[in-house]
Amino acid sequence: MLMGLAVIAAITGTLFTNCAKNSFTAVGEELAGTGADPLLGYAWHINNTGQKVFASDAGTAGVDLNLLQTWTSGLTGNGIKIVISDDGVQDVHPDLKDNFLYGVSRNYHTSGTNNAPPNSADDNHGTAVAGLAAAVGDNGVGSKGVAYKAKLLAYNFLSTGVSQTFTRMAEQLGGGHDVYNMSWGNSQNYLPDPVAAWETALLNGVLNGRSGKGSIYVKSAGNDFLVECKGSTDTYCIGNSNLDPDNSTPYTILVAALNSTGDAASYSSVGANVWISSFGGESGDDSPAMVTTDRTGCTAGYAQTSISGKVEFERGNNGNLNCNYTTTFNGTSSAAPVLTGAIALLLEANPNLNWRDVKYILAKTAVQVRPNSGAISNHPLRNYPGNAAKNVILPAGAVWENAWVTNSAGFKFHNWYGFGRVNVDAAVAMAKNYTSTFTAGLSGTSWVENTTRVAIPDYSATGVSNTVTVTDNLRIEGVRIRLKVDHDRVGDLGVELTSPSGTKSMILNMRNSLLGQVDYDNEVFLSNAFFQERSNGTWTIKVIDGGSTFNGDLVSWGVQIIGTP
Ligand SMILES: [Ca+2]
Ligand SMILES: [Ca+2]
Ligand SMILES: [Ca+2]
Repeated sequence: MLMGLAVIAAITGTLFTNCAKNSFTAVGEELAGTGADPLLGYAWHINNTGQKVFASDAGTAGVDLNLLQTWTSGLTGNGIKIVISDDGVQDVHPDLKDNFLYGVSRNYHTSGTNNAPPNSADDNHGTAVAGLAAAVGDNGVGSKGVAYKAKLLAYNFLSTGVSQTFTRMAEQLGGGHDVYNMSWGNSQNYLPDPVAAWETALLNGVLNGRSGKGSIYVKSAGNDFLVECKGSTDTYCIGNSNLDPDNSTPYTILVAALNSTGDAASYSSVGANVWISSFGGESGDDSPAMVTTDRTGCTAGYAQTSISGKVEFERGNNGNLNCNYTTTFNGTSSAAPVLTGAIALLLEANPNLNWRDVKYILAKTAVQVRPNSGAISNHPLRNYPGNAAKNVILPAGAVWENAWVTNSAGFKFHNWYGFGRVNVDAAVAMAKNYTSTFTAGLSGTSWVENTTRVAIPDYSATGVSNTVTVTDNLRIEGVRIRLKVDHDRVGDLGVELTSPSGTKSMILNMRNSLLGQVDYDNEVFLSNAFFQERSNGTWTIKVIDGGSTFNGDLVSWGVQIIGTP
């Protein structure tokens, strides 16, 4: 149990923000009350006009949530309850207070029994997250959350001094609220043990939340595109959102981040378990970050008189008189609450949507990101910055990452973007005239395994292939793969799964962040690439050893299909 607690403690250190502090231009006095939100023009994720915000580079006009029609139609998130599971939210913030919901928020500093919202030096992250989802609109101050009349609940699960026990981690998924925003996770350069209580609580939430329609769990994919390699303090590796075992169920919607030009944000974790892309921005210095609420005053939060950096706005200049707002917040920590707000709008448009309907509509209406980007052959660290001795050279002919794939059910998927960029107006239009096809209970097959041990050829693009045959014919919602590998550096291994329909999904990229990891001991990973395909037939695994020093065997592997008959 002690080991378990240590693992969870790692979550605290990994709020998914890449904060860099920076500058702004005049935005006007802060006048509480009604009227236009003075910072809304900087919210490029709401309406991207190519504005620079306070960065040096412009964004790309049109790359945004596509939600203006939805707002014009009167949808605001009214009646929807959003849980901000984070380090706390400043409830009295002038651009949050009218949406804050007392009585059901949780202050874990007092064992969860005190509903007074947390408001301490630890609230920086959660306060910024909350504003992106549901900052108050048309009140004459600040910006506007995506769901600007939704209600906010704050749980300060990640506040310094709060113990992140497995019990609390699972417990906070309960309560039956509408959308839960989790801008946090484990570092993606080691393999913690999965938390059984977490999966149980998620399942309970999707079965019983929202009067049986299922609570919606939104979780950041992570900011570990580049991360310290396991077991190394001086070398960077490429992480993967599948290396966090809390992300291997279909019950969360895992969200990646885009920047204001519509590309994958530089930090955004990638993986076959990503569902969709939202907006997270970059540093706010060279390329725009996000405009959102900041703990009030110039001695608290991210925006403070004393901070350094290029962005004057962050020091209380250019109209940010009381340092109540920031324009340097970013990360998949931002992408998650932006999506959470979008989902609140969807649920308001059609309150009958169940959790699987929401996932389906998001996937069906998403906009393909960089549709012409091809497969990637060279490792991103082929030319390791400043140290040629660390260049990562893959075996000749190898593919490191697949291009967009169109599966046999017609869904387009990419490990970097999931099904693509969230498209609110299209999703709302679909939600309004929608008949659910997800009425049957979700079921899962038992594990179908191949236990024949096979050698993995060393440093060869050919690799080794192996198959299993699934007889159950389900309409797929998610596929889990389980690996047992005997190898002294499993981070060298690329793992690709091919469905009976021929759809390929790169489960693990070669030469990833598990540099110092020995063996896979039945670790489980998730792929969304096969969504809505049929499950019966032959599934093929291909394992390629992309490093030349260590050898090993695929001991056994299997798949589990989650879906409906
Ligand atoms: Ca406002
Ligand atoms: Ca501040
Ligand atoms: Ca090797």
